Amino acid sequence: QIDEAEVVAFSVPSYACLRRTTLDNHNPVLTDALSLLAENAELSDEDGRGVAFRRAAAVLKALPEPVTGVTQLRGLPCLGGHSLRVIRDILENGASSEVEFTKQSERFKALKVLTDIFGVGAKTAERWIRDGIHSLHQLQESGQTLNRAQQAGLEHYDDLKQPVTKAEADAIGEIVEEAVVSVLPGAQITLIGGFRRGKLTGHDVDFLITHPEEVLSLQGFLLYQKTTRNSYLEAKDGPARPASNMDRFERCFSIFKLADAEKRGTKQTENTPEDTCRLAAHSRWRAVRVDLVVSPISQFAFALLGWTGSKLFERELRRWAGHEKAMSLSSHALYDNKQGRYLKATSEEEIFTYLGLEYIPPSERNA
Ligand code: 8DG
Ligand code: MN
Ligand code: MN
Repeated sequence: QIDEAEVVAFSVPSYACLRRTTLDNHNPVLTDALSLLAENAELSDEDGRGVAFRRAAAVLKALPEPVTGVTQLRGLPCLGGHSLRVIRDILENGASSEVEFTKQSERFKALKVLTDIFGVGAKTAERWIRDGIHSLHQLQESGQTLNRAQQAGLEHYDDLKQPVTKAEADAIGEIVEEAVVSVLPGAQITLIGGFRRGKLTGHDVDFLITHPEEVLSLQGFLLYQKTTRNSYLEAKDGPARPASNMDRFERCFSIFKLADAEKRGTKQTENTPEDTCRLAAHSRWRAVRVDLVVSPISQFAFALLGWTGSKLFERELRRWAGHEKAMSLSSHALYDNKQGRYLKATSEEEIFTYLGLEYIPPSERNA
C-alpha cells in the first residue's frame, strides 16, 4: 500500500570510515544474519566472502531506521546479490534459509566450539574436524597435543566464554595501571578496543600502554601470556636502527586472573594448585582475556587509532588510505607514498586530517 516514490531511500557512503556508526543498530536481525554468514566464511578460509558480508552488515548498521522492504536498499553500496537475497528472505519470510541451515550444520557448530578455545584458529579446528573431533570432550579424549595457549584456553574455556563487563574491565584497568606505574612513573594506559567505542561488554579487555622502558611485571596476575616483540622499525633515514629496550614488547595476549568483586581490595599472589582446582560454585576469581599493546610515545596516536576498532572500520581506513590517498596506514605509522615520507601525528584527529577525513569519534566507529 506504500507508494514506492514515498519509500525512504537511504544514502550511505561506500567506505565505513566516512560513516558514523553508533551502537544504536536499527537492524539487528539483518546484521546478525549477515555477521553469522561472515563468520562462517572466515572460519572456512573464504576471507573474501567474509569481508563482503561484513561490509553489507556494516551498511545496514549505519541506517537511521529499520528496513522494511528491499526497495529501500536501492542504490546502497556493498550489498551484493548474495547479501540482498539473505535480506529479502528475512524481510519476506521472517528468516533466511541459508542462515538457519548454517546455524544447524554440524561443521559450523564444531568450528565455533573449537575456535572458541583461546589459541585455536580456523586452520587447527579444520584439521581436528577432519580427524573426527567436533566437541571439547572429543578433543580431550583424542590425545591431540595442545600448545600452551590452547591448554590455557581449554582450562579456562567456560570463564572466557562469559562476556567481560565494563566493571571488570575497569577493575583490571586499575590493576594494570598500578603495575605499569610502579615500573614506569608517568606511563599512560588507555582502554582501547570495544570498550573505548562504548560497548558495555566484550570478549576481552584491550589496553594501550605508552611506553615502557622495562618489561612489565604482571606475573602474579597472568594465567597465560604470549608476548610479541616490536619488530617495526621506522626506516625513514636509511638502515633500520637497532631495537632499543623501549620497545621490548609490543603486544601481550594474555589470560588475566581477576578476583571476585568482594575480594578485589586484597593483593593477589602467585597461582596456587588450589586455585587451579577451584570449584566454579566457590569461585573466588575468574579468567579474563586481556590484550596489552605497548607503543613508544611517537607511535601512540597510530596505535590508539589502530587498536580501537572496529575491525571493519580499521580495514576500511586502510583501504581508504591506500586507494584514495596513496598512503599506507598501520598501527605504527602513516606513510605518504607520493611524498615518500612518514607523516607524524600526536592525535587521532591529525591522522584523520592527513587522510582527508572528517574526524569520527570512537563511539561512531562501530561499523
Ligand atoms: P570485543 O573484544 O568487545 O568483542 O570487540 P573488539 O574489542 O572490537 O575486538 P578485539 O578483537 O578485541 O580487537 C580490538 C582491535 O584490535 C580491533 O580494532 C582489531 C585490532 N587488532 C586485533 N589484532 C590485531 C593485530 O594483530 N594487529 C593490529 N594492528 N590490530 C589488531 O584484534
Ligand atoms: Mn576487545
Ligand atoms: Mn582484543
